[in-house]
Amino acid sequence: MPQASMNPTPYASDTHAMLRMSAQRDFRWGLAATTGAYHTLHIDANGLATFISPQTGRKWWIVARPIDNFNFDAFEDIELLVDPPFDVNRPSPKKFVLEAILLEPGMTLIMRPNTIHAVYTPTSCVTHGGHFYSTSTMRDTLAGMYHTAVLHQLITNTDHPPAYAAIRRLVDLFHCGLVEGRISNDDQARSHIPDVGTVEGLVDLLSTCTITMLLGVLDFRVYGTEKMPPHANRMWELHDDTPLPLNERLENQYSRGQCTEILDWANNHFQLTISSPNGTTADLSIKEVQATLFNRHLHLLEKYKQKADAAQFLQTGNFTAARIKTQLDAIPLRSDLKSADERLEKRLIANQKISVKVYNMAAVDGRQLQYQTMPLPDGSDPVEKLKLPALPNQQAIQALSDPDLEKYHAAYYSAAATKRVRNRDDRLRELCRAIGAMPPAA
Ligand SMILES: O=C(O)CCC(=O)C(=O)O
Repeated sequence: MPQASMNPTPYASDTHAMLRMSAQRDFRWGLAATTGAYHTLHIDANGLATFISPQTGRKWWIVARPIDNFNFDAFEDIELLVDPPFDVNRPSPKKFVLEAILLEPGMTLIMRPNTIHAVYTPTSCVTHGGHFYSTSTMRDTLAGMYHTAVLHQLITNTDHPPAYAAIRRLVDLFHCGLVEGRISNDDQARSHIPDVGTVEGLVDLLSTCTITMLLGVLDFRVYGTEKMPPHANRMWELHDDTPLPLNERLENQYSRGQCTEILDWANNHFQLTISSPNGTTADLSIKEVQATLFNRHLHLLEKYKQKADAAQFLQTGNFTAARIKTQLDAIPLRSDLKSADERLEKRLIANQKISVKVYNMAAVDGRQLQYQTMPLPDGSDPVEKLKLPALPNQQAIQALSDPDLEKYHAAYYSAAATKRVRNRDDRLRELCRAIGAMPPAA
């Protein structure tokens, strides 16, 4: 049965709150442009698809399509925009064909994500439009996110942070439909859940999961701005204290967990058989496919950034190769871990470490509120396992004997790392970094 609409009414205050306070403005907008307005070539941010519908006036919408007809794989290439460096006014004819469409009232253009386009307004024009994600183009979304993360202001316009919440909601929908089995076949939402029995559906699912795993890396807010005060930069480097709000970090974690369950579900229900031209076949589990794909993506992102730096693209904000690496290394779900149990175990330890760190950071010097004990990499307690003194506050850290400091350092890092760091102050500083304690004054 069709449901009643969610339109605002004079009675339902929560509908107003939902519409007004949600990210609606990022996803549905009106745009007024005067005659002669011109937007140079760009990709819409956050891997979003776009629709646009003139209400009055006209717009020339100029899109670049791959030279190889409609082979959109070319738009995923990490060399596409860096070799040669993309010129927003004159794209290389070796890579792109430009086509223009004149949009008039009564028409709606729907544009897939990761489409390079420019817009010229020949007569003053008011348009309604919006952005959205579509399950069937999540692969383009992933590629668009890569381009806009690495090249940022050079290739995109407005960043829409609420887009990340939309990705998380999509994962929730997939989880509800696939793992929980709560979306029936006659529900309209069903067609937005990937059909994992087809290669296209599997690609949609794996792309969405890869995006979700990488949210903490691709979200530009994580890196802060050049205007961040020095102490904020120090906290970022020492404690992974990024400007991303804590609730969003936890939500990202939750979505990553949902992705793990979805992939486990897919792994239990499907397998991929690959046939070679000589007639031999090989069976691959969904987990193997995902592990290979994910590792490749981790590598690709680093490589893309290195290429952009080598091509001397202007570096924006704190989005440096070193910080991307830090973020990539912090992904608790590295797919090179062998079993689901091992992954889960690692993730639990990683989560526990994050919460101890956040707690200790809030405890400042541990005088009002004592530090909690940071577990060792295998999850055990250093006080029990290694008979080391507890470290409830700064005073206890400073009072550590040299041998105990050495043991602590080696336990959180490695014996080899401890050998390299000989100076007591450096060891203390790294110990503070490991447990989330306030770093000693430089
Ligand atoms: O209408 C315009 O001038 C530009 C709109 C645009 O490029 C976009 O929405 O991505």
